[in-house]
Amino acid sequence: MGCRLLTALPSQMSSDTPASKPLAANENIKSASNFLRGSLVADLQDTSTGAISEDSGQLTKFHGLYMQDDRDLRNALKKEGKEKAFSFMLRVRLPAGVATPAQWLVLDTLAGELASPSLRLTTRQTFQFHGIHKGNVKPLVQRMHQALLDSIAACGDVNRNVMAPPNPEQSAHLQRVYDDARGWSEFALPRTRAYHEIWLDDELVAGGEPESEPMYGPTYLPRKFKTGFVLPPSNDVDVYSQDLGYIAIVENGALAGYNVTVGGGLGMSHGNAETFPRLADTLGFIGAEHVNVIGQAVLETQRDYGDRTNRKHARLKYTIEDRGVDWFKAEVERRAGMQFGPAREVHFNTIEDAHGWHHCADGNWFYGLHILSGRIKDEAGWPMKTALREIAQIHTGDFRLTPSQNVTISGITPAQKPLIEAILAKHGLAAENERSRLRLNALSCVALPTCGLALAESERMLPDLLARLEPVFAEVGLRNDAVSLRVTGCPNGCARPYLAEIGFVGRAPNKYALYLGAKYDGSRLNRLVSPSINVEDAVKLLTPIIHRYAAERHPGEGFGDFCDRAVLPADATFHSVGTVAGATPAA
Ligand code: SRM
Ligand code: SF4
Repeated sequence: MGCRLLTALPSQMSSDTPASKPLAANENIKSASNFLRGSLVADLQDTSTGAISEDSGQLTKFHGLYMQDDRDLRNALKKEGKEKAFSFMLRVRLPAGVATPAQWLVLDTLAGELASPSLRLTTRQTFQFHGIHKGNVKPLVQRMHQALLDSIAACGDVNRNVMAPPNPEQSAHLQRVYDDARGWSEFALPRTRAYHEIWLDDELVAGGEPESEPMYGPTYLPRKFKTGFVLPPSNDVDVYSQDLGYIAIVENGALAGYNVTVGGGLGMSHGNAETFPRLADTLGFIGAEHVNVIGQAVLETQRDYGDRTNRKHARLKYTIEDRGVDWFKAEVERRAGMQFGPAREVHFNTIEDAHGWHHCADGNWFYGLHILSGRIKDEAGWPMKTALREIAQIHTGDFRLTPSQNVTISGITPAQKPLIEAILAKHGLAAENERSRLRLNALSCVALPTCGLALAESERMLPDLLARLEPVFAEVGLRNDAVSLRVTGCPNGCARPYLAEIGFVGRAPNKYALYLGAKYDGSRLNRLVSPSINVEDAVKLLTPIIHRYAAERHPGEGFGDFCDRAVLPADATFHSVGTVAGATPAA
């Protein structure tokens, strides 16, 4: 423990990794960091720059923080010979996406006082702040801490925010799934006190004595690790995209346990066939009491066998792809000291959030509010942030962030329902849920101007794309049909675009790879239709396909299924520039 690793250990290599291959730079940063401390304190105290060192920038991720710069300002600042406009993004740790009204109010205040005014809901059910200047990070973390919130392990090579269905009060099964998700999230937290020392001024561990990370070890995981819990028939968390998934199985009116899935992941790089999105494999069935022991065995197998020499090949999906799912299953069973039962049958039929008013088994209500791209801000005629603040001021239940970047106002008593209805009506927000199903289902990642990896616009382009596509669907009577549309600014896949019936993946300014044909329930990936197309041409390409879908679809057939069956040839996964069998771009 605590050793400095310079080359890959046998247990840290994939089957085809040469023994001499050096470890990825991040491995040395982690092992030299004394459990995620590094030189963060000194870097934060350096007021000569708004930035921190590159090594510290890797370590802050484990504390939920990314250093970024405003890319809209880059060129102008460069011309003026000035430093980039550095700031930090902070991602809150919020397992299963639950926040109290008091916490909502604190986050609402901090966005504006110590960060950019808008709050951003993410595709993994949490809040992000953007635009936090270096000197404001510590006060912001401390104010969050007073509201019992933190950002530990929200990013970094660890088990990150655990996803779960957002409305547990809907049924006792959902409550149990939610409890299991929270339990696993707590169990898999790193044990280092670095966060408390650096941001909350807790006493330093005497003499920097080595701590122990019983589950992770001193170099944590080879790469990020994501877990999602789901209760069929809804696949709202996109369970097959998770490194580790638990699919709840209800039998005879009780939660019998979970089918366990492993090796999902979506990130890839354009033009690099060795990187690819992958759907998870199902290992088998376990009783609910075994969630943590199996989770630990999966995580530790990946810790020991994941590829630490190449971060583009380090996710669990590649470990499984290289060694085979049978090997992986046997290793997990050996470590857990138990065997999987045969997987139970599961049926998913949707990924959609529950919008609008819903009555719950406990007599209370919840209200699902659509928020385009999860962006909570006040705009002329659209005071989303103010409305949600007013609701938080009177609400006695809680808020649940959804996997589709929306919010559910949960646990509303019958007495409070009219008060919340009045606030929504006063600000015109009730109408938001009346928008087209295409819009209600649409996701986009953040991309420009904050994301350092963005190749194209995403969140800022989605309104224009919707404005072009909505009339096409409406014209053929499909305004209220559920179709999933997801956009990202690069192939990393943060809005899970490869599981969308229509996926736009940024390649360059106004150039997107266009994907079609995923199954609406998140159980089949889509296929590449055009590797590089601009929005205008993509809409021209899609228009006749949408017309054909309206005219030719089988009863109940989803748009993705139709594309998969009738538009995309079965033997092809790739078509060059903007043409696809059966679809001629509209004039
Ligand atoms: Fe992501 C990196 C935003 C969900 C795959 N993601 C990033 C960074 C931190 C960019 C960076 O590394 O510098 C983005 C920050 C942008 C910004 O300015 O805020 C970013 N990812 C997001 C969020 C905020 C998108 C959103 O609009 O909601 C989501 C935050 C989730 C959360 O709360 O934890 C987000 N990212 C995802 C998902 C979807 C999911 O997990 O369900 C994926 C695909 C699933 C997966 O992991 O395979 C995803 N993000 C990535 C990757 C590619 C990982 C890979 O295996 O290749 C990167 C790049 C990386 O890790 O090197 C990345
Ligand atoms: Fe940034 Fe790419 Fe993720 Fe979008 S998909 S937030 S552009 S890393």
